[in-house]
Amino acid sequence: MPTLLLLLFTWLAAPVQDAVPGSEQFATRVVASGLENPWQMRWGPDGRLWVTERTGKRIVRVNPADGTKSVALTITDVVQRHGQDGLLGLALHPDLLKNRGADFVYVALTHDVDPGEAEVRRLAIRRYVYDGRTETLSNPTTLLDNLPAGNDHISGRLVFGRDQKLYLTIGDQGYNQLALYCSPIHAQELPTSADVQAKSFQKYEGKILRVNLDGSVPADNPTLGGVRSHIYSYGHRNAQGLIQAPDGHIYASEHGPSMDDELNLIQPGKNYGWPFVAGYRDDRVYVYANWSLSVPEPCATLKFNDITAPPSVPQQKETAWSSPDFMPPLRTFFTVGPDYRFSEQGNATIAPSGIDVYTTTTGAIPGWAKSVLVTGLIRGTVYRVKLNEAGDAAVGPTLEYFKARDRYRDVLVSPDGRTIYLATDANSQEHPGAIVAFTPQP
Ligand SMILES: [Ca+2]
Ligand SMILES: [Ca+2]
Ligand SMILES: [Ca+2]
Repeated sequence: MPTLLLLLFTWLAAPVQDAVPGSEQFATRVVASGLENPWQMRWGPDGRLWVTERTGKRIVRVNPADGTKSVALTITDVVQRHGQDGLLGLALHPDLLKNRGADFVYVALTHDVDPGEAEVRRLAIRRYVYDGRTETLSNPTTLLDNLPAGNDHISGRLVFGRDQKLYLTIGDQGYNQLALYCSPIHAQELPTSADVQAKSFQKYEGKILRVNLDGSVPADNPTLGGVRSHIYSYGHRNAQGLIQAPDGHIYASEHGPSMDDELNLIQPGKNYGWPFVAGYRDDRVYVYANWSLSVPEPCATLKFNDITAPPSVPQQKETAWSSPDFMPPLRTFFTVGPDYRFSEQGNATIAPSGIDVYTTTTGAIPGWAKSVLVTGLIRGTVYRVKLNEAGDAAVGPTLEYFKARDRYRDVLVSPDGRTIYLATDANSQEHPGAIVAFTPQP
């Protein structure tokens, strides 16, 4: 084989190790600031940006032209105590403000289900009704409650599907690491039919759900281990980004451990590998160390380390596990080899959060259709991954845009494709708690 062809083949086969700066130039405009951790943005039929504030517990409508803010609702019973809980996902019914009796707005939130002194935090999907005359939301209906909500990795991204179903991401709760290192991960465990009958949703950790608009289990959800439940896909770690493209494909971003953040194509009944596999099933760096099973030293006597585990902790290579339903990611950010020095180079991660798809073909930004835009929290960057025509593979290098000392939490492409809106965390350095707009320069 000629050297050039060999090089090309090697490049095509190898996971992308790093990203390259995009060449397009953009003008920056701060649309709104003073938001308390804006978390999810949606483009409303009223031409407003509809935004949840994770810690502010509000649903705010922002005029993208002048930044005017209008509070549609404050959800006072949201319980927010940690870094990833509070008022999270937001989805708008496609018939909102269409005079069809479906002025519905859906949210995912954490709250206390214990009526007494104790606090039992759970994730819920709630529906509100929008009144276009008063520009307020009211009449809450709980669709699904008692979903897992711990201290970490709650996920909570919500999408209204083209099939009239709600899709919700639920994380692995941050188990098997940091302060929760002695709690085992349940992302591979599936509910029994008794669990489903009893509405016991503990096994929904590390899953993506597909839910009827009344909260029930769709009759055409996949059967997993012989049981049909709300679960659409499993083996997820912390999918903070979820979007459906106009062609129906569903994409999710997912936080990896110290490497291998992922962009995934979500399909029914598929297993995304966690915690047996991070990124590709390639045995390159990641091994599954289950701290909770440490013997003879009990886990609680050990000091957690996210790179190496002591010999008492059972460890398993990625290829020691297999599943016919395993789905590798479309792209990782980033996959590194055994020569990567974490102590010197830091984690090979971007901490991906909200995502959007760029499908506008009017030429607003030439070459961008069709791409997935992935926000990064820790590198102040949005990553663009070009997709093939079928939308089932990533092509070309990962491209970087909008670098700033900000934590990008969500991204929204305007319907005309001419503006990219980014929402930032409150602890961003350049634009804290803001919505920033980027428009291409000729
Ligand atoms: Ca209580
Ligand atoms: Ca995975
Ligand atoms: Ca791997």
